[in-house]
This record gives sequence, structure tokens and C-alpha cells, in this order.
Amino acid sequence: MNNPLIPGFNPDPSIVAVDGEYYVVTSTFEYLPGIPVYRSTDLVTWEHIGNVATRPEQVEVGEAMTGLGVWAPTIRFRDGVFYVIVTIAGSPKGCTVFTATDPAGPWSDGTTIEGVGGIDPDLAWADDGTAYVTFSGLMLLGPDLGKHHGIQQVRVDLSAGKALEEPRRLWSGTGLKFPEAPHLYQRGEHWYLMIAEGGTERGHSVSIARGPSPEGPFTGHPHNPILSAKGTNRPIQNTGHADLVSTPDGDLLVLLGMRPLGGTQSFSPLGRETFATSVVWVDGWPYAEPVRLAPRTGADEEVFDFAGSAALDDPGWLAVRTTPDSVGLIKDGRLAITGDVGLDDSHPQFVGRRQRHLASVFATIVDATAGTGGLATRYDQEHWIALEASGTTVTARAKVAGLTQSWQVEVPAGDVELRIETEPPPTGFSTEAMGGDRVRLYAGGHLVTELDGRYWTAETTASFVGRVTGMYAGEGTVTFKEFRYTGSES
Ligand code: 6LW
Repeated sequence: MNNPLIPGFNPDPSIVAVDGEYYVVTSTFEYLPGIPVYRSTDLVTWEHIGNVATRPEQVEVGEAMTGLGVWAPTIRFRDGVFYVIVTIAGSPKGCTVFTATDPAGPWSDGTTIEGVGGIDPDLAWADDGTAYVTFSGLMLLGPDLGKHHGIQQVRVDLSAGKALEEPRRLWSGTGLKFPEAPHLYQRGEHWYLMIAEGGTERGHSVSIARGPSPEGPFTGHPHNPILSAKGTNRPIQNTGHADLVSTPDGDLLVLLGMRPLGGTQSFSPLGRETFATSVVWVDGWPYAEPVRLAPRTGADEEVFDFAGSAALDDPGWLAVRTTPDSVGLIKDGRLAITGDVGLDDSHPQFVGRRQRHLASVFATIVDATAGTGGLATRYDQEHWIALEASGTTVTARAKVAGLTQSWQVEVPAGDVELRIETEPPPTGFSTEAMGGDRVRLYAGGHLVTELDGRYWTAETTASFVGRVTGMYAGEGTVTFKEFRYTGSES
């Protein structure tokens, strides 16, 4: 099994096993489509089979603040139906449940569960069919905004979309900050309540308790936290937000982690990715192995030539607060994007893909005769890098929280290749070795500039997302002949 299990911007994973197949869903915040669904039969090869929220009205993130929107889904299966329960943070949609009989979709429009606040909802059923939602009581709306009520639970009527009682507080960890990501499991005579605590940064950890019923009372594991990278120099940090799944070879935790680069292990360009680690049971208690790095070998390549009309149907495209097919139009074998705002707007005309490898090349061929646009790597509207073509001029722009720098080159008229390459920093002791990844910007095959990628990472942008690189238009209409991605783990 490889780690990352599912690389790139894939935080807060949840997993379910159904008839020998595994399904994982992750968070997407202000991006659409929302909630990717990945499928595997061997836990090694994963296919992005679709997305839960393919229609904007399912999640209403059109005006979501950066970093809010779709937070931490849980996927479960019961009586032939797949359920995804999720918080649309900062939205009146709040806790919403989607259903589907085919996990590739289509998924339902979503039912808001009235009476469930907080974040990180989990869905579990008792033997008598009672449905429980267990969630983290971090209030993101209303008079209790910012307060944390610990791990909360209610019985719910899923069909009616409502809680059947006032929330009760359950065991909430060992006392670390932000108890969250609760999941309930029935194993033999015990019910287990697993949570994350310590916050999603370097103090992230997984703790667990057990009790006689889904409502507890719960007693903590004698050796909590059962997993954390806190204070270690392990290559995978921030490990937490786990979900438990049984496999023929034993139980696994699927969880989020980061791969920080640089001499002090400080900068994670890809954001929070999905990892896995094995679990052994001793005296009715689970013990997790440390998360080991085992990246896939060889190069991974994707090429989209827009010759066919279906290129944007690939489920891996992302747009910001809107859907990819509302940004790009494929005609005459090219992708046309028309824009009137720049990348520092909350609604850029941008369509991109997750950077999934530390060593990567994104390239496109653009004709900017009738407009301004090109290739950009973004975290959010305050943190992005762009190669912007306009006629015969290409301007490389770097934006970091209000600061912008640019470089200009002249190129021939018509089609020009734009390329953004990333590479982990060198080892040893040097200014570069202490920094983030190296980001090189090329236009027409010529290097325009090279940047220290530390300023476009999860730690410096304080964004919950990860790097997404794609095509955009800022003014008029620009057309793209192809879009290529090559990635490898050096
Ligand atoms: C997620 C929660 C968290 O809901 O951040 O820090 C939220 N931990 O578990 C978004 O990823």
C-alpha cells in the first residue's frame, strides 16, 4: 500500500468498504465540484469515480469565504444506499446528508438535518435502526460562534431531516484543543468513539474511547493518543482526522497528513493529503502504527487536448465557487475561457487540477491574441503564482497576501507554451535547502523566473486547501490547445 494513499489536496478523508470495494471522500471547501469519491479494490490503485456535489445548489458555496464551504464528509453504507453527511461551514445548509445508490453518482440534492450544529458529522446506526449523528461542537454560526461544546450527539430522523433530541455531550478526548472528527464503530461487545484532537496543525492526534452503547458512557483508551506525529521528525506530519475500516489483511486507519519540506520541515506545498496506517487490536483496544511514507514510484501523466467535447467531464477538474463547465467552453478543438476579473477576485474564471506530486510539471498552450490569461497555481485569491499571456507579452506574477511581484518577457504571436515546474528543495545546508519547493516559470520554453515555493503552502497561506493549478482568463477570451500534467516523487 502506498502513502500518500490519495495524494494532493484531499483532507479529512472518510472511508467505507462495500462488497470488497473501498470508497473514500474528502473535503473541498469553496471549490466545485464538491466531495470527490475515490474507489479502490486493492487500496493501491484509486480511481476518481465522481463527485457528490456536481450541482452548485447541492452545497451553495457560491459566496463561501476562503476555507469555509464543504468541511469533512463522512461516507457510510446501509441497506443498498450510500450516505455522505457533511457540514457546509458558514452556510445555512449546515449539516447536510446526500444519498446515492451508485457512489459515482448522481447523488441526491441533499437534506439539511435541523438541530445538528457544529462540524465533522458522523453517521452510525444502532442494532435497532436508530440513526445517530455524532459531531464536533465547534460552533461556526449563531450566538455561540467560536465556542466549542466538545463532542456532541443526537438521534436523528434522516427522512424528516431533523434531530430527535437536544445534543448530549460525550467523551471529548484527553483535554487537547479542538476535539473533532468523531466516528462511531461497533466492534463485538463494544462501541468505539474515535476522535481527532490537538488541532489540524503539528499537534494533530487520534484518540479513542469505548463504551457499552452508541451513547456511551465512554472510557478512554489507556494509551491515548493512539496516533500522533507531534514532536517527531517523521516525514508525514499533522496526522489526524482518522476513519477506521476493516480489510481482509486487518484494520486500517485512513487519515490526513502533510509532507512538509525544507530544512526545518516547515512548508507543505500539497496541503493535507490522505494517508493510511495499520491497526492491531490488543485486549479490545486498537493500536496504530506510525504513518510511513511510501510514495508511488515512476511518473504519472495526464494529457487533455480538448479535441473531444468531453475533456471537462473528467471528475478531477476544479473551479472556484462555480463548476468547471461554467468556466470553460470547448469549441473548435480548444478550451475557451472568457474572463473579466483577475486571480485576486473571489470568483476567478479558473479551471484546474490538484497538484498530486512534489515534483511536478503543469503545461498548457495558450493563444492570448484576444484576451489576457494563462496558467496559474493557486491556494486562494491572496496566494497564487501565474504566467499571464496577453498578445506577445507574458507576465509572470507572484502574489502573497497583498504583495505582488512580476517579470515580463516577449513571445511570438499566436500559440505559446506556458509551464510551471515544481521540485523539492535541495538537501544540505543552504538558503534554498531551508526553503520550500523550487517553483520555475517558463514561457515559450524560456525560464522567466524561479521562486521559493514556501509562500504557497498550507502553513503560510493558512488555507485548508492544497495547491490547484489550471487555466484562467482575466480579460477577454483566451483559448487553450492542451493541458498536461506530469508528476513524480523524486
Ligand atoms: C475539519 C476539521 C478540521 O472539519 O478542519 O482542523 C476542518 N480540523 O476536522 C476543515 O478541514
